[in-house]
This record gives sequence, C-alpha cells and structure tokens, in this order.
Amino acid sequence: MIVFVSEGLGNRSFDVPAEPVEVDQKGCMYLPHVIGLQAQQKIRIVNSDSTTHNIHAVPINNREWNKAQPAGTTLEETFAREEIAIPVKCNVHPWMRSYIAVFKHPFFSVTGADGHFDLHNLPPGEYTVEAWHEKLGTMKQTITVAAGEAKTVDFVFKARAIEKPFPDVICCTEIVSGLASVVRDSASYLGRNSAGTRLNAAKHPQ
Ligand SMILES: [Cu+2]
Repeated sequence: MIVFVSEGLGNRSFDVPAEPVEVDQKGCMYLPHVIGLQAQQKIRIVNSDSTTHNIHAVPINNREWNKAQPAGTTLEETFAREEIAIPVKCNVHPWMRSYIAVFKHPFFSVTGADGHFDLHNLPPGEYTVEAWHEKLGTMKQTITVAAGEAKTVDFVFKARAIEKPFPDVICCTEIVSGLASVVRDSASYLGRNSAGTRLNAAKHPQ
C-alpha cells in the first residue's frame, strides 16, 4: 500500500532525488512488489535470476516501455509524469506483477508489513492524504498540519474475500514447471496470503 499527499501542495516543485529506486527480479517475483518514486527519478531494474525476464510497464499517462532483460543484467528507466500506480508485468512469466507509483513530490510512503507509514517534512498547510491499495482501492482524508506539528492518520481498509486467489500463479507454474524455485517461491508468497492456495501451489511437481 502507498500513502501519499494527493492535494494541497499547489504549484510547488521539488528536486528529483539523484539516487535511483531499485527493483529486483528474484525467484520470478518483483522485489519489492510496490514501488514509489518521483517523476524523472531513475528506477534501476535488476535481474538477479538466471532466466531472461521481459519487463513491461503499462502506464496510462506515461510512455510505455517493454524490454527484454537477460539474466544478471541491470537497466534503468524513468517516468515523466505522476501516475498512481502503473502496473508492471513480465511477458515471459505472466504471474509476475508489480506496481510503480510516480509522484511529482516526495510526500509518499510505501507501507511496511505492519502498515506503518511516515510522511516527513510537509510544509504547514491543509492536505488530502490518500492511501492506495492494488486490490482494495483508495481512501482519502483531509489533514491540517502546523509548523513543527506531527499528526497521526489511520486508514482502515475492509478486506474483501478473495474468490480466486492468485489464479495467474496457479496456471503459470505449469508453464515453467522446470523452474523449481519459482514454484517454491510462489508457494511461500501465497502462504502469506492464503493457506488454501499454498495447498494448490504445493501440488505442482518440484
Ligand atoms: Cu519474468
């Protein structure tokens, strides 16, 4: 989940960090799964796997890119405009999916496993703070912060029942059944989300 300021910054402009944001392809998954960065900030895409990936960003408000990436190589890309969030897929491994959220300011935070986020150094003012989740949608709140003030904002999403948990993973482990690590990694990934799916994934030959 990403929490970010969606309104209230006016026409302020912000420096673009020189440091790239990194995403790795490891065990045929994107790590991390959700990435936040600023427009024009570099994203460094690493392929730690011993297989070729084809990273394919499918934006609505930015230039689409689609690149084959041999094992062990790194490439860099950017997005020019704000867009929350851009789906990224691999044309070789259809279950691979990540989301890249592009902002025109630095006031965003990808939540950790505990759901915690921090938005530091906001100028005093009134803001709309928005939380985005790939499956649960968005929620908004308005906050006002004074100079030097810290505020706490909570977003509570109601989890919907997932009818078909990760169907892509189930069908696609068959396509790459030669890659045992893929199946195992998928199983552990699924295990964190659905015990029932772990059972399905574990049925695949390793
Ligand atoms: Cu791939």
